[in-house]
Amino acid sequence: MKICIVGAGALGSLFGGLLARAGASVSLYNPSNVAHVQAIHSAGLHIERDAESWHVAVPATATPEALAEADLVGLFVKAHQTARAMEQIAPTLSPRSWVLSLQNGIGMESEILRFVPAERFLRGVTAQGATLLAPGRVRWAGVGPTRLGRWRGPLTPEIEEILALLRRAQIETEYSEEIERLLWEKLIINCAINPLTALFDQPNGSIVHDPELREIAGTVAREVLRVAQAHGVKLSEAEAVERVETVACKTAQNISSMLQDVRRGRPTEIDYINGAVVRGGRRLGIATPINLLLVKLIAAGRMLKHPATSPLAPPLKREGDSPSL
Ligand code: KPL
Repeated sequence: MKICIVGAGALGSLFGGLLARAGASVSLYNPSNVAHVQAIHSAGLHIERDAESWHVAVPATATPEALAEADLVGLFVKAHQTARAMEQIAPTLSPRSWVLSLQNGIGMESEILRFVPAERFLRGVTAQGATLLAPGRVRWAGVGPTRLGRWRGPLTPEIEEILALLRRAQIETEYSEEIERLLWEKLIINCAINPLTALFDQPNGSIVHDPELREIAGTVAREVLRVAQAHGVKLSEAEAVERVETVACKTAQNISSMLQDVRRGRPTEIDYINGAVVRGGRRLGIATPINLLLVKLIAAGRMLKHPATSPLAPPLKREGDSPSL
């Protein structure tokens, strides 16, 4: 099976590297980090975990024309880069290709489904953690389950083969019939941790160590839960808050992906995280004022820091005006 990892940053490179280490035919694609691609091209990919390290020879490219047809595309780009990435890799897709998205957030699926039939689309969440240490060097920062399911249709032998491949690569993987529920459960965590750590420039642990942030995170989690319940989530309020706090404790030293984006002056995934909750709440008639406020605060922060260089940041609009919400 030929695998193409699209968006080979930290997590994508980790997945691609582990699959290649297990003998799979993998190529990495990252058009926005040319230094990383060049380092892998000339000296291979280095994966480090605690005292262990592995060196994996794996082809890497920054140009989509260099990609061959893939049986499985692993999509790891940021949520807002999905449409562009799918357009770029469209020529590598055949009617038999599978696309697996383990991206954060909710809402980019419609962009993927413009290019892939729902029957060939796998969506999932992962608790694996990875950090890009330097070009060509990735730290395997956390080990946890990956859960994925088919967007439409039952489990098939072909999907079993993909699951076996991931497991052979030491990526603990489970199949789920309830992928929408899993996406919303993960969304509760991202909605509570990502924007607060990004706004206050704090590591994830601040969500439990600072009493004010802890209270706000709890309020966010409870608000998201009301929308998530309509998508199959069965957690109680206390369980939802506990999940957020457990992840914040376990990843206390981590810099959330949203804070990393803010620090680098890049657009964030806020529209696909808290923004997805605001959109979902509007559809269901559930008020989500705290999540809307977080979306606006992140957008305002970006506008204030990068007034001239942020064409992607939408101007602040009155509620109801924004097409993205
Ligand atoms: O998924 C994450 C992220 O940073 O996007 C968490 C779970 C918050 C870990 O940092």
